[in-house]
Amino acid sequence: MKESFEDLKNKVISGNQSESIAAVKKLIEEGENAKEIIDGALVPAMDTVGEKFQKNEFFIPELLVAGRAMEACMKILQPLLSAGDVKPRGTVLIGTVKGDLHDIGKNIVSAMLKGAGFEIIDIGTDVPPAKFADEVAARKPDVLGLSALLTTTMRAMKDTIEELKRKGVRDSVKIMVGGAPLTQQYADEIGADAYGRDAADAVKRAKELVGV
Ligand code: B1M
Repeated sequence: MKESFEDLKNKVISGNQSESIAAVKKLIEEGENAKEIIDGALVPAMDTVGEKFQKNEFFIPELLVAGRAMEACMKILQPLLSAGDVKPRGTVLIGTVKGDLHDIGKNIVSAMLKGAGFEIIDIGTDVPPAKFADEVAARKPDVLGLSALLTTTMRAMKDTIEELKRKGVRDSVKIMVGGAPLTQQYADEIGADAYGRDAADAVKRAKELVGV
């Protein structure tokens, strides 16, 4: 890993917001690409934080401050991710499922989709199945994006799809699911139309879903 990326990664791991922001701004000034900064420093930082949490070297406060440092960096990088081509490609309604508060990945996916020309309606985190179904009925998006980061909340994706069926709107929308614990097999099992492995893959899948 480049020394400057390693430096940013360590600042995010230690949860130092102001130093993380300064390091991101410096990388941008030096001509680094937003996507490379995310994939090369910020995501590896979150992976290390997750590993430390699993090994009981980090606890919730460390998880929180590192997450906030990552979010602060993302505020600077998101507009750069979104500055892509602007051909309108369709609307994506996106949210993190019930019981789950993780939104960093969802926000990256949203920014990349926006950059690829999709209109994004982000309905936030901890979204109950009924809310997803009501929003689909009211806003008629082309794609519904469901994100989950916990093995315990993955099942809310299935509940959401069932609720869409119950309300008679399942066939009006294509459904894409994603998040670290997900697999193509799980997506198939619950009847989703696509599985996005990461943000770049999510863009590819969304384009396929709307036929562009
Ligand atoms: Co939490 N957390 N967390 N956490 N957290 C994980 C996910 C965990 C793996 C850490 C660990 O133990 N190693 C673990 C889950 C274990 C499991 O279920 N298997 C965990 C846990 C246990 C918890 C709590 C339960 C801890 C507790 O309270 N005891 C708790 C749950 C709270 C809740 O949601 N109800 C909790 C809380 C938190 C914070 C709030 C402190 C914070 C979140 C802040 C925020 O999101 N605003 C947090 C963080 C930061 C993490 C880690 C460290 C980082 C997550 C992250 O942002 N990754 C995480 C460890 C890890 O992921 N390595 C962990 C970076 C992000 C870019 O990746 O989100 O995977 P990701 O998104 C990717 C892809 O998955 C994909 O594209 C994205 C970009 O490439 N993708 C999609 C995501 N959504 C998609 C949707 C798509 C397509 C692709 O289509 C629609």
